[in-house]
Amino acid sequence: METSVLLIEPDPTAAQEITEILQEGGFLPVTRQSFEAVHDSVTDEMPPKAILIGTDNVKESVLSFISELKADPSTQWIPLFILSRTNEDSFRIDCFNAGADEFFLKPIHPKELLARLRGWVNRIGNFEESAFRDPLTKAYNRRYFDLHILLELQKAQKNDYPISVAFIDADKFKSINDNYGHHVGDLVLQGLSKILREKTRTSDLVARYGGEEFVILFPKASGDQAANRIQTILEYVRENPVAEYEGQLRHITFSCGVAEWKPGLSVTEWVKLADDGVYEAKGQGRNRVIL
Ligand code: GH3
Ligand code: MG
Ligand code: MG
Ligand code: MG
Repeated sequence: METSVLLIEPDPTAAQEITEILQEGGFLPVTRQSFEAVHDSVTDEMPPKAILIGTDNVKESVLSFISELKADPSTQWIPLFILSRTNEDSFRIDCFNAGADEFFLKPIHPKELLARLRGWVNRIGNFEESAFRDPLTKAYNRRYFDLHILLELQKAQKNDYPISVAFIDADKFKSINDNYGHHVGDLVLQGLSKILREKTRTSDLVARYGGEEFVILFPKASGDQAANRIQTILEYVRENPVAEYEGQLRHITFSCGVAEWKPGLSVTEWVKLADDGVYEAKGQGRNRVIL
């Protein structure tokens, strides 16, 4: 998949030139002429891997835009490049103080721009991988989930669409460890995680909440819709082995609670409703989804 980068460049000639450099370097540039309407494309489901800001004048608006991006938890990790015609020490320093990561003087040296861009994108990618992914299951971790559930809820409120969360707990998982060893338990968790990620949409967020517990965030889904989608996954999991070890297939089931966010609920209260559903599902005999 191509790496998308956002280019904000008011000068059309410069925009064309930099776009070509980026494309030749294997990037997918998205170009905007001004800061307006940029915010949504930055906090989208697929935020750009870097932001390049072309500026010919010393402008307060550039500095405040940098500060804004660097203050927002959903955008602060995105590498920020300033491409400027102004070789003024004070402007350059102000940009770095505001949070810029690189400052290039125009005309840009194409190879240097691409080399630095690749370096940043790789480093941030590796950093995000280790900070936000669970190494065993490759699902997002609790930290990422806690951050994003808040951001996704804010987006849902702002755009007035429903959002639901599912809490999943593997059934009798301890007995898998006890009967076949922790290694097989690990394989089962990996297999379950893979199925959850493959059977959900890219806009859904699958995270490992703790030991044998996963959470899934379903933006744009009512409780009913989310419960139906989990039910389909549960049916798949019932019928298909989640792991194989030394020729032996391992099956599992899970219990799940689903809750749609309702006005007045805090994130903690909302997640707790889904967690309560798990307890209810366990009480009713496991292997089911409770809305
Ligand atoms: P229930 O149906 O009531 O949820 O029963 P359970 O056995 O799944 O629940 P319990 O909480 O008793 O046991 C969870 C087990 O998950 C205990 C713990 O050792 C195991 N576990 C947690 N994390 C890991 C892990 O990373 N790998 C392995 N192999 N086991 C883990
Ligand atoms: Mg548990
Ligand atoms: Mg338990
Ligand atoms: Mg369990």
